[in-house]
Amino acid sequence: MNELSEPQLPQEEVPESVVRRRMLKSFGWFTLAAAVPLGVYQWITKSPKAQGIKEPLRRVLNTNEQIARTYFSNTNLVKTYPIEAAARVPRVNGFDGLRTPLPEDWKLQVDRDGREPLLLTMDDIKALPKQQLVYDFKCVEGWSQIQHWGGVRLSDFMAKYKLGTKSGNAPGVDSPDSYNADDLFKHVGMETPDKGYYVGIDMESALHPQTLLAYELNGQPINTQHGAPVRLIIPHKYGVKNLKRIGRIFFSDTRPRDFWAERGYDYYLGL
Ligand SMILES: Nc1nc2c(c(=O)[nH]1)N[C@H]1C(S)=C(S)[C@@H](COP(=O)(O)O)O[C@H]1N2
Ligand SMILES: [Mo]
Repeated sequence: MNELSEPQLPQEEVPESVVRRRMLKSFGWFTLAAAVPLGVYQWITKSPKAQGIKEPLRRVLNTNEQIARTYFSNTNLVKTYPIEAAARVPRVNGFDGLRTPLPEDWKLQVDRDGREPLLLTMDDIKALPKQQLVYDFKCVEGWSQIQHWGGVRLSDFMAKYKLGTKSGNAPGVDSPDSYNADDLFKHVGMETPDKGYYVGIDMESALHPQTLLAYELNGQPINTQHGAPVRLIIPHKYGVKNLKRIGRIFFSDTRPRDFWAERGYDYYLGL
């Protein structure tokens, strides 16, 4: 069945079997098969529901989120590779928000509380220090590929333009130790210019030093399919969170809406 064509039901009304299938898909079948003995699987499938999702499975997800958050507080870096290890022909997947032409007057819109939104050009973005990242990009559909991305750190971008805080100050100078959790918004939202695709990212992952606003792939400007002119590369998240063709960025304490979370995937989707 094509999940894109499924009617949009509130979570409570999604049939239990569909929720379970989607949750399993979001984990990856082989992960689950390898990690969960049959008895445990039956315990999960026969237990009462919580939030429309089987209680033990919900607990597993919450626990994973806790572990991932602890992980980020230590700013652990994902494994990187030499440039030669990167795929010559990177895979392409997902065209939501890319089916309309890129607006000719594209600018990156960044919303700020109580101030005019920023409207930035690629030159504004490229003025920040360029970073390269060669790492194993992972899609929840079960494939992964070593890819070579270039761009600027989202954390550098937020520091330069004083974004993501309630005070309107820069989030911190380079070190997560200097971040003030009370001042930071909890989430970053991003969407394509036509709003056809959108993601929500927790602030810890957004500020991670390997999270990039990427504008190059294999040393060349990113093409349309891969998200020109600039996309999110967030190596501690599955592919779905790596939004292509960013139109708008905003910050909030409530979870921004998220395309695949609305279609039954785990919201956090951390690696
Ligand atoms: N705008 C937009 N971004 C998107 C998607 C999409 O459908 N639309 N798909 C996501 C998914 S599921 C994956 S795996 C990656 C794939 O990125 P790639 O096409 O550069 O390989 O993009 C992500 N970002
Ligand atoms: Mo994906």
